Amino acid sequence: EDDAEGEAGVATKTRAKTQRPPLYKVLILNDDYTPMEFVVHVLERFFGMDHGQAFEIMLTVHKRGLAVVGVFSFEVAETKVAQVMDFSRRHQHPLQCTMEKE
Ligand code: NFA
Repeated sequence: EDDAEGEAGVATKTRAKTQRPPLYKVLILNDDYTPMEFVVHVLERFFGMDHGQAFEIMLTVHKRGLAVVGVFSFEVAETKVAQVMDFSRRHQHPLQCTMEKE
């Protein structure tokens, strides 16, 4: 913290801006082939949603094309994306998961 006296004797205070780490949105994208139940399972398994929440978000993706499924640090977001992409590939579904800086 730093005190100063302005031109007309007005006291001012400057404060170093608190640095926060950037956050990243993780998104799930719609496609025509991945079964709805598989997407619901992914949302429960990797994003800790209960069945009702997962079903609701899955339907949002289905209707609108994509949805944010969580906001995380870079490292956690990267891990979630890799886990979903790997799990989908292993089950031979084309489900896509990406991240973007908030
Ligand atoms: N659109 C897919 C279907 O009709 C379901 C889906 C939802 C896929 C959300 C990907 C993401 N089977």
